[in-house]
Amino acid sequence: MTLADETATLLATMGVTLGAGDRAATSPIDGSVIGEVADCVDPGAVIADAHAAFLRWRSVPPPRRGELVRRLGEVLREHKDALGTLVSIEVGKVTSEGLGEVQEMIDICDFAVGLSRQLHGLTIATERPDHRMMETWHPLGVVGIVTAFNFPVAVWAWNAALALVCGDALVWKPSEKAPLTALAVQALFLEAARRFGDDAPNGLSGLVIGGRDAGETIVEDARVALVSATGSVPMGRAVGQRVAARFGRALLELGGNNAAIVRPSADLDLALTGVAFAAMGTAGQRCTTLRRLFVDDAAYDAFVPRLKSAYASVTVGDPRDDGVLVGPLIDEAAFDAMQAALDAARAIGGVVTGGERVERSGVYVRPALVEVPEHAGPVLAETFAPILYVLRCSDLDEAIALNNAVPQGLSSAIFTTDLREAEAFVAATGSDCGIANVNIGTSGAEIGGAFGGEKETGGGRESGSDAWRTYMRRATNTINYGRTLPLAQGVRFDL
Ligand code: UN1
Repeated sequence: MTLADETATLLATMGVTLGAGDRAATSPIDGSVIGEVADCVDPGAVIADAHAAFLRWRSVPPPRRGELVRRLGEVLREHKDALGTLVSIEVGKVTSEGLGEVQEMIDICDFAVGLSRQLHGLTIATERPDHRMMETWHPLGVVGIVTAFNFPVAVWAWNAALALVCGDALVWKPSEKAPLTALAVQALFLEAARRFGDDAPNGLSGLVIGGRDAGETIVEDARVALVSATGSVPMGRAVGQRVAARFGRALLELGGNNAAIVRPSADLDLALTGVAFAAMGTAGQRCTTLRRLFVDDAAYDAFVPRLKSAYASVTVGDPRDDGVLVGPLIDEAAFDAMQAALDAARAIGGVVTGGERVERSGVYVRPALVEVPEHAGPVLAETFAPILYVLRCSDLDEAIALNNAVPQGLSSAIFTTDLREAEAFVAATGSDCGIANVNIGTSGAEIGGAFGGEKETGGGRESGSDAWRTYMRRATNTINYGRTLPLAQGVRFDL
């Protein structure tokens, strides 16, 4: 069976039949065309429908809204294998990661169902007699969701599951490199809405397939109260500024240049697996991918040669095959960017292990480990490919300073069994990232925590903890149940 046939079969199980369209979807597995999709002709109309849906949805009680998300989780469970396989075909993830991505969707649905009964505000002490002050959280509006190719469906779900229980409507602009998984998810959402029944208004979750113009329409439209965008720093800078210009709200999940520190006391077996998965997993194409490694002198000779052996032996190939841990890069441009970064690393004296093209159709490359003499040049940039820069660094304070010495601030990790070092790393004076881990790698976060990063990563938080608050508007209510009107701050206004 060709990949196109397999894709059509998988899509059919999820209720999608492809027709002819102006956009060719390809698979990085072999570069072949796996289907055609039509661009959305009128993104503004999708926004209008979502806005009309919001006006009704906001009045549906939150636990009932949670029931829709429960249905979505149910439908996703039923189609986990098909959707996970489609993720592997469309963006090249190895099987367990394709399935893991769908599991992440299911997990956030479960979280959001519980959340639908916990959208609580505060009661606040007031200085006035016979008054009560409280905080209420109300639905916000239409949430625009702009996603990247590397997590083509999970990032939609992080946003969608929360936004739906918060009473918002959705408009999704998926990556141009991953339209088919988006069509599948849209069909699964519609099935969930059908099972849920009549109080899911039409247009509650809109899909806008298209290019940059479609994204700009969402960013510019004042009916889109929140734009949640995942992608590059330049994209986020443009989106953030344009949304701010109309006083909209932006939730930005941008680049990472994530580091890990290996200390002398580290459990090196554990560190090896942690570093290898974080650096090579998903072919280095996660925003949480480990890109910089600071190894103490006392651990260097025991650790780095073992890591190099892991790089030399890891299986690169068709992501659906058993034993393959590293699938393809998304396209030729990713390969070119990787080679340019490796050349720049060599120019500063870096010694490169790996990085060669693997000859087969599609863009396959061996992950590269680069020992660099200094923290400079390409080390400071995020290259969306499997490159790990390794430096010797024996002073913990210096290693933490280097961890923080990049413009991005997404994820970070320390491998140590020394309690003081672990605490120093997660303290206020430690890692400046949104995610700081001890004895696990930088990637693979669970949905229960808030996900996101500081500095050029954009500052947004999605997923767990109290990230839901970004999807709602807060009202402070002061209620006077007395018979007089005492003013705050002792102000007198006697008529
Ligand atoms: C991303 O790469 O855009 O922590 C998100 C992780 C995943 C999410 C990555 N749960 O690696």
